[in-house]
Amino acid sequence: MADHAAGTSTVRSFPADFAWGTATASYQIEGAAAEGGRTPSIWDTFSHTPGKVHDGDTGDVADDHYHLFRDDVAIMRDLGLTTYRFSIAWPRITPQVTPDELGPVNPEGLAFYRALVDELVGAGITPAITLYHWDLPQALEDAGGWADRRTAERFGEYADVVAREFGEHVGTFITLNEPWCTAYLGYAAGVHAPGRTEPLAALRAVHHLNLAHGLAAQAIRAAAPSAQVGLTLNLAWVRPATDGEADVDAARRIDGLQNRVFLDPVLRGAYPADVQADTASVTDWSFVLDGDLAVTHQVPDVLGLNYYSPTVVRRWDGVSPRESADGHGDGAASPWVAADDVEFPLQPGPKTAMGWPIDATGMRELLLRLHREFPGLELMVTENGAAYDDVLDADGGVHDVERVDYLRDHLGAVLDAVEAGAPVRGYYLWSLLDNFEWSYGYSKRFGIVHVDYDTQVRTPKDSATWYADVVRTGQLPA
Ligand code: GCO
Repeated sequence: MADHAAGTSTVRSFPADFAWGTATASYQIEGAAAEGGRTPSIWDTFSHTPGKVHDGDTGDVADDHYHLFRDDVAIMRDLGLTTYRFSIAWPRITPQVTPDELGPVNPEGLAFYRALVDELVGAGITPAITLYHWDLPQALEDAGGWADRRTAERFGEYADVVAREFGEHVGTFITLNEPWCTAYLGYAAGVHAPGRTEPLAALRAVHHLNLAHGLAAQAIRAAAPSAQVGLTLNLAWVRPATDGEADVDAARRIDGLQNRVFLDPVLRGAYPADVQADTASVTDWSFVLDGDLAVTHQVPDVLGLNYYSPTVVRRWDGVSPRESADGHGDGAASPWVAADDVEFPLQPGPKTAMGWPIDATGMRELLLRLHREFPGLELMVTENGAAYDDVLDADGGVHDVERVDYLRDHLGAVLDAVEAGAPVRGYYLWSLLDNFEWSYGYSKRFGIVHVDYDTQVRTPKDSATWYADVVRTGQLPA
């Protein structure tokens, strides 16, 4: 920590081999939704459904990264990044996939990502590929989507195609991004694609996503033995509002639904018994077939943590207005399956433009928890960042002081964990560019580079300059 006692502030240093990147996702930045042989994903369908996305925004054009990727790689090179995490759109790779057949590989889809990988490697930036960042081919959803086991089976085959094509140049293949969002926001709360509100489908999706990770990990290790296998989870730092028994139990339940129902099958080879008991009113979990847990139990070479904001819970009395600081309470349904008596009390203190409380403590606590519970497991921060209502100033710049403060606090928390012994290997800032923020559309800006969506002009914000200095020096200014 900075030593202010002596009136001097000591600069803190990251490990010399610490990886410095930014993260994006295909549907959020690419555009070209109907180009290059791509077929619709569930997010094309969802965003084109009236009322689902802010202001009717869609990913049809987004940041037009499909056509501007060379310019974007040049920005990353100028920032001095050593790595870049992006996702591959499955509907570009096997656009004719059906529930029972992967279908032919689309050469135009491979060609786009090959050009992107070549551009990155040429700029000295190691690619990290996320295989699934939510843009499921619509044809699979038409047959049940992640609630249907066949989707996991096709995903393992898709992973094999990508690993064979890109394995020699890619450092890490991340199988899934945030299965919690896919399962619960997509199939229980209905605020993400495919927009379903079916608790049983959500829990089936939880399992089939864990199965998909296992199948993909096996495929990647067979096809690209030199690459690392990763998994990205948006784990929650869950605290009870009080130390009362009901609130502590509410925290246990949310920790189970958001954290342990993914960590345990993948890292321990078993589902948490308390979560299965908590959800017995919805399912007996008989969709977990013999042998499945041996498949889900594929420990990643590196576990990715996405962290943005803390989580506080308490037992809801069922009478007073239910508080939902997690931002999901205003929908018709809750993402929290079988936890209707839990609420998320609004928190005091500073918040980002998403309304998310700001507390970097959770970043440190989650990294230390993972290190404590899974010793030897390599860790990576695969997303961290903040949305603010950025504007282009009269001087042509974007002076995003709040985002710099957020990044400084959260990188400080990462360094606290590193100094305490947690094997954190790198940090991917979310995000390189302002982009399509799912149901918020383009109303929320997370980028360190401003995008004018009318002209597609990119303008690095002050946070980009600040981050480039941290990357260049490996030091965190006080
Ligand atoms: C997520 C997704 C990103 C989001 C970002 C801000 O973590 O939800 O990976 O696609 O855009 O996190 O919400």
